Amino acid sequence: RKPTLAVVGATGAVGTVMLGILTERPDVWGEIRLVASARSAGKVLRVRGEDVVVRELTPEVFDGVDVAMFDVPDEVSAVWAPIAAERGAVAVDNSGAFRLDDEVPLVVPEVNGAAARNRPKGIIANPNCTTLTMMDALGALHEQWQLTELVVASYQAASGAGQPGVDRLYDEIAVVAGDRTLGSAAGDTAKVVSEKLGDDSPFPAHLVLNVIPVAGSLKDDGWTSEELKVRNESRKILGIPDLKVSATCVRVPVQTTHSLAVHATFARPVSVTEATAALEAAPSVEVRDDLANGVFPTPATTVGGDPTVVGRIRQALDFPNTLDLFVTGDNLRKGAALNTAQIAELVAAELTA
Ligand code: 2RA
Repeated sequence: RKPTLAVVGATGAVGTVMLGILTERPDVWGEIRLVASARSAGKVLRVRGEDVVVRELTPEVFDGVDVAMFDVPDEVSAVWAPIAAERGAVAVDNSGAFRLDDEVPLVVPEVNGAAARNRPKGIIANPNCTTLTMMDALGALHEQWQLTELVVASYQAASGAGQPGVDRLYDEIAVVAGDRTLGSAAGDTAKVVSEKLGDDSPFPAHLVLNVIPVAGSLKDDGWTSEELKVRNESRKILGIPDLKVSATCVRVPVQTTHSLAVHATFARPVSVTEATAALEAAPSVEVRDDLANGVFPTPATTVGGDPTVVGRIRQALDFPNTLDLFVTGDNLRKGAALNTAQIAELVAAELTA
């Protein structure tokens, strides 16, 4: 019997990409049950070429389910992933609710896939999209040269804040389009955006014609939740509890695909040629790095694809054993839905072995 899958949060930004991914990937699933809040129940969505009616999130919806994916806010996962697990499903959760729980593995299949088997709570966590953007590339480098320090600046897309983030970015673009004076005086764009759209935005400043050095919520000592996730999740996934990490997370006016400028220090000397070969050999990584011929990764060329794309690989001039590189990854695919689907497939393979 092929396992039964439930997709909880099927109507959200990640859920929508998930349905496309489940349609494209090798079909390991028997029934696919789509689940959402009462508000979305009854909608009809397409997956694997078939219409499926969305069911309401209730305890009973998990009866007979082998694997339940969750793409919902932290507080919803915190309540419902354990209910799914109690009813016998393995929950694969893409929220932040369980990622740092010692009894919940945090999994990137290319890096620590074996960890998915040890799940005392019946829950496996999927990392945050910002961390995920660089994990398979850094995992490949760490395996050979042992990562010791990581300094990161992110350039995060609007869709990291879900469909409301994407809608806000396009609404802002629409209200500033045509006025070529905007951006030349402090506050001019903010004024137009606020007058025409109001200030109810998923972002703490206008995103159009701007970059915002804040992603996530404010935590202790001036750090944001995103910056702490990069630190804590990288340590857990790579299995380096004392990894030195410092991150600055920035929102940029890109629809989808996060980018990261990475400054990575290793225990052993590593050359650009060796690092490039290791990245090229990593199955989920693609190297695009030929600056003289205009070849480098951008969100616009990475979006919609599965690989993590790496370029601008340089030996840091003043830091021994250190590489600088630029990494891009589709935050809704490998950053969220694809990695969740891969984890679910590992569990499916285990259940049918
Ligand atoms: C963001 N990383 O980009 C978050 C989404 N999980 O906002």
